[in-house]
Amino acid sequence: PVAPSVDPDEAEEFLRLFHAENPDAGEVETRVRWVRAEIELTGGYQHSSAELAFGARVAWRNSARCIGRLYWRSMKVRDLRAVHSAAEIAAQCFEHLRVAHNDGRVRPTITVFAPDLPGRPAPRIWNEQLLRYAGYPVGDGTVLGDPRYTGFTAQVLRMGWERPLPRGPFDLLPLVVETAADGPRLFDLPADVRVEVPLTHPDLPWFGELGLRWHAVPAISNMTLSIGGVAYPAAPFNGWYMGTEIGARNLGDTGRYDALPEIAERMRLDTSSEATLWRDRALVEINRAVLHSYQVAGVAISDHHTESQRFLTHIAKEEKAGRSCPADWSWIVPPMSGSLTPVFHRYYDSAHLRPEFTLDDEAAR
Ligand code: HEM
Ligand code: NRG
Repeated sequence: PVAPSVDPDEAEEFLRLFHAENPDAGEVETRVRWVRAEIELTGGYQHSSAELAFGARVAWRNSARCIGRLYWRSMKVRDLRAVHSAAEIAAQCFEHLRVAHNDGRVRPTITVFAPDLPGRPAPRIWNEQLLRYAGYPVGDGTVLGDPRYTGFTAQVLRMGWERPLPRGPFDLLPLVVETAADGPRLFDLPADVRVEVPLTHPDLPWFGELGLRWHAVPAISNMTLSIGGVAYPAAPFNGWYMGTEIGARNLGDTGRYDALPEIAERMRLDTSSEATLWRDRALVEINRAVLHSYQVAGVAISDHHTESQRFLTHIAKEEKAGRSCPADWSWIVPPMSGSLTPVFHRYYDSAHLRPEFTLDDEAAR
């Protein structure tokens, strides 16, 4: 007999949740007995497509760090559990980006590839997101591109990635897909999924000369979707950006693109003392540029005030449905103007609920 790797109690807990929230789905006891038998025989079990879609949506609903959960019910779920080869997985990740982008009316979408089952390890996507920029160390200790990805960039270069010539600050990285059969393989992104937004400012004409840009859609690809004891390590998902993720963090953090000093200089701000708040003033302008540029490009984005209000609406709806909404204050509060948003002025439930998304290095906790 195969050692059961799926915990039958976790499976049952999920099935009871699914049936409690989907009263038309049939008899829960029958399904629980069936799944327990399947686990005993094979070590794992297969979710129905309705269970999979519900599990993925509830994993989003349970993501305590996510401010964007109001629309959890309407996420599009692409059931691609039958896809196994590395080339086909890469092609379907690219198709995910096309479906998600939807001519700028970004659709929250998840693509679920095969799970980890006894004797059949799941495919893995090495990238943190489907679209990310290379970082190259240059002589003087600085980095060309995104410093967050120097390690990953060095790794794909060693694996034979033919980087663009000349290299630039916004070179999109190749996808790395690993399967048991093929090992890790590299796939360059096709031209039509490389959707990016060049940044300009509504009233600072020189802003475009900085050459800043960002990709249209955030598509996280390194988190494991875990439903009823079954792990789906390859399950990339996306929503749309909240502007501060790009303007405050990706472009503003000193450990990332560190764009504020140059913007302050172009704005002729007095940078001789922190007390002039030149950083804060530059931060507002880069964030205005991000929101403006995505609007001009017709790509969905939201500001942190709107997204905060939506999140409070979400909590109210969850409470009305009799559920608690787990949230992590330190992730929910936006990285600029925190106290201007209503999410700052309260505390949250900290319960840990399943189904869930986990990061590999956290899975051991
Ligand atoms: C985190 C916004 C959709 C799951 C976050 C964060 C923001 C955000 C601002 C914090 C990110 C950071 O500080 O780096 C949004 C918006 C969405 C959206 C505006 C628009 C629809 C989704 C979807 C999923 C999701 C569709 C999954 C199905 C998560 C998870 C995290 C997160 C798991 C934590 C990531 C981590 O631990 O690194 N989201 N999100 N979000 N979101 Fe969302
Ligand atoms: N801060 C990261 C993305 C994290 C998730 N944010 C979302 N998720 N909006 C960045 O790339 O800046 N989403 O699924 O929409």
